[in-house]
Amino acid sequence: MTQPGSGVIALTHLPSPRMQQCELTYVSRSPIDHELAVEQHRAYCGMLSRCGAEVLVLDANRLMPDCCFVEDTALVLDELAVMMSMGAASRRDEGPAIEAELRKHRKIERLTPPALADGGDVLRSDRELLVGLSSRTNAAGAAGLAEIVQPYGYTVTAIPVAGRLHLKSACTALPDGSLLVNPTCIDTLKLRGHHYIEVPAQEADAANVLSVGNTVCLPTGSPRTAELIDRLGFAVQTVELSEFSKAEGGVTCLSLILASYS
Ligand code: CIR
Repeated sequence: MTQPGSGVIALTHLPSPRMQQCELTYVSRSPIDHELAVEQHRAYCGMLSRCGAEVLVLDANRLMPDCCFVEDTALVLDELAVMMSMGAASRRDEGPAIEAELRKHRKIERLTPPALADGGDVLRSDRELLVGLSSRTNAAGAAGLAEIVQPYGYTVTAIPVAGRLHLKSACTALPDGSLLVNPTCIDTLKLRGHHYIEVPAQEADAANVLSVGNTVCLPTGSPRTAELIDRLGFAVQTVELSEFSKAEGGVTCLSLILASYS
């Protein structure tokens, strides 16, 4: 686990009372219990604290249905934060409040339409950014991002995503940099040069995990994946996220992780 005081900050946002009106793409609408969502969010923040992160909880965008999914608003790298140009127009007003917070920690750059990209589509792997081309992120978004990050020594690899909202719905990184993948959504040939592990077919959505330090966080309900990660030697933390999955969100999308950087 990352030790307390390790300098890792997790930026989060409380779920909106209007969460029921969230954007949905591949998931059918079903009733969301806001009180339960708030409770699950508290447990999520507790999990991040146990991983050693300092957890910041914002409540600035509470009337915006998708405000808890802060991951999509920005890409945070060691040297800078890029404010995204989100694919869903209904979500673009979420940015300013998040930017105000990020500005305290990072230099800010910005992506603007017609370049579109959601943070959930960007997976950092060392100095390479894997960028999902999805219903939210277009080729201009990937190219715009490449232009912004190239001076900092990052490259961009675009990867088409099918059947899930974002790249990170189907591919995330374990603490050692290897990738956990749902191979039904992305062409694994695009992952050339990366070591990757496929999630058990019955637990396709467990490819969305959040690594904080040496701990891997994932939602409850994917015991095979939890066991697989445990066997690889990583600490595992689980949390119930039923209300967020009804809003098409997972464990990564509820936070922006700012690693310590000096
Ligand atoms: C949306 O459709 O934008 C939200 N309802 C869910 C966003 C989830 N974000 C993520 O996985 N990075």
